[in-house]
Amino acid sequence: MRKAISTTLLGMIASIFLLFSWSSESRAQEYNYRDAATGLNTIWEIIWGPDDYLWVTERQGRVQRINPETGEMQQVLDITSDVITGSERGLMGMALSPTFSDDGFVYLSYTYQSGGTIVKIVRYRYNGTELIEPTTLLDNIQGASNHDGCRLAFGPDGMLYITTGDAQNTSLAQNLTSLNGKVLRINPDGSIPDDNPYYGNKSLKNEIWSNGHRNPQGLVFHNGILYSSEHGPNTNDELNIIEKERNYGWPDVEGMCNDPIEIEYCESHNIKEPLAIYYQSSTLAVAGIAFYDISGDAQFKMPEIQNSILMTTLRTGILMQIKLSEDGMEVLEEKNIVNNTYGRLRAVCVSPDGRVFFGTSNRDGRGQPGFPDNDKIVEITPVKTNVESKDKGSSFEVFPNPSYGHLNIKSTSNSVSRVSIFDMLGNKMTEIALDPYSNHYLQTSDIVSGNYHLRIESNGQIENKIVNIIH
Ligand SMILES: [Ca+2]
Ligand SMILES: [Ca+2]
Repeated sequence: MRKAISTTLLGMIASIFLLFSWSSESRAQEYNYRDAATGLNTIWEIIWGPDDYLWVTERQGRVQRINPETGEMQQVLDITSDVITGSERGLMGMALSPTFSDDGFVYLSYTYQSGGTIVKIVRYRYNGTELIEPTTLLDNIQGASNHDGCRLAFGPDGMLYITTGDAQNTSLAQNLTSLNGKVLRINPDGSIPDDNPYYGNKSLKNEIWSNGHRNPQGLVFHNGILYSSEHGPNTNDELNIIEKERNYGWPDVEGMCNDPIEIEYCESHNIKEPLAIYYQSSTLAVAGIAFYDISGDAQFKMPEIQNSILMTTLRTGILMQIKLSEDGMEVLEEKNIVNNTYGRLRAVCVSPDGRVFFGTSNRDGRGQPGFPDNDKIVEITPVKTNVESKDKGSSFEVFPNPSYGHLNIKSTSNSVSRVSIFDMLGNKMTEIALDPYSNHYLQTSDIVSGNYHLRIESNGQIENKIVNIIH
């Protein structure tokens, strides 16, 4: 009871924070925003691959492998003829194998037609050109027009975790003979791990890890903790910490255990309350989440969002920073990084060098007027104003930054470096060869004011910096 009240208070405080942040600027000014890829259709998932490419699902049934620097797209799968799409159905979540560099396995979830809408989990193999050898790992998850889940994530235990929606049949979430309204856990080959909570019980679904979910559409691991965002009905969007064999309440409990009937139910049903709840006048439709934890001195590290969950929302198009305590178990602060600037947002990922990429979903049939009918991936990087770039371990220096007419690009490397300058749309402006320990003096007075990417290749290593040119 005491815990229920205290977490309820925390939720209320979180909501007050949120309401406060809604009145702030629609977009924080301290970041650069660049279109990393355009011309997409309903981006459902974005992953930063170990190959340093963005892997993206489009809901109608396509997987794209995208060069994050140039936006160049390689379509590696087209299953539009197999996928049934529309409303919330379609090609949804994706996960890359933890040993992707060796096995090339890519896991997908999608809806197809077989007497009704069905969700299945399929493993493919990337052969360097396309995804081949589809192998169905889990099938016959009930689907519907809405509430189909379905996000995928690998855990540090090497298992594949899968969120499923209640398929608009609320009673399925509490029904342990159904795969719906659950977080599921399977081995990478589709078999069932013997430490799953209902393993060996012939009358229950052995894939179940947790139950009582409505429509979870975000899933991310960090430090062994599994976080999931979940759509609420009219209020009470949730951010949950997923634990083995716990019940997340739906449809008997919405959000916190905070009315007398809920409190009684929670005490007798092993209910785990949300870490936080969200609503404005209605739900936000919380979607994809990523964890921002960048180690060391990464080029694009944004220290103010360190140790935060980044959460997208479909309604109001928010990219929210949810700052967590050191142990990851409490919300300290919430802030909107993006608010209704790009339309509906469903997917987000973080690159190891500290950049954030998010994707729009304006072509999903629910797009609002005023936003272009052209889904895209947007990159967020920090603006390093008034700071000379002298990163430790870097093979070059750039100064002054901002530049007011000229720029020195100085090599601190013992080999020839190649420096390419791109505008924020990814167009290459110029390329410079830099001798070891030399300085290149670049006139910038004829370059349009703005931010530019510098990409330096030296000793087989690639470094990126952003320079700000002002006239
Ligand atoms: Ca819940
Ligand atoms: Ca409640």
